[in-house]
Amino acid sequence: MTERTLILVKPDGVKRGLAGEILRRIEAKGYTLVAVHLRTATEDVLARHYAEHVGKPFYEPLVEFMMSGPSLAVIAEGDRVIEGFRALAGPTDPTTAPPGTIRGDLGRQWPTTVLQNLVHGSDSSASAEFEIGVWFPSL
Ligand code: IDP
Ligand code: MG
Repeated sequence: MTERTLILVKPDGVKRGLAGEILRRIEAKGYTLVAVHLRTATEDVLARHYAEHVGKPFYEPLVEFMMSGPSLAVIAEGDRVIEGFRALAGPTDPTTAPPGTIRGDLGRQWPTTVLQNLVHGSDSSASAEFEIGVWFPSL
């Protein structure tokens, strides 16, 4: 089923010059880029985007990291792209993410644990719809 997902190249990925490599992998898989937008997240955007994590020990460091520079927000479209991009990204922790995945190939443990893991991808159709509205309010 054709669907859309919200992908972020997080500030570490943009700073390290990996936005192009990450977009390349999305396109090489056959997904279509529908919209891209470079922007530095505000606290309000992050409070909505990461609502499920408010109150967790890593929430404040996560917000600080996400406000440290621009992220590349991407809407990608394709057959089962929500699940497919999560597979391309790999598991949350770059140290144990398998080679072949974005986090496994390009992520690294240093300088922080887990936090700086290059990308975000929506995890369900409900979150994709919600997150697209958060990052692309005019669409
Ligand atoms: P996901 O990005 O793989 O879906 P989530 O559990 O939704 O992972 O966590 C959101 C983001 O919060 C992660 O991508 C990562 O940047 C950060 N994060 C998650 N767990 C930890 C942790 O234990 N320590 C530090 N940062 C974390
Ligand atoms: Mg998540």
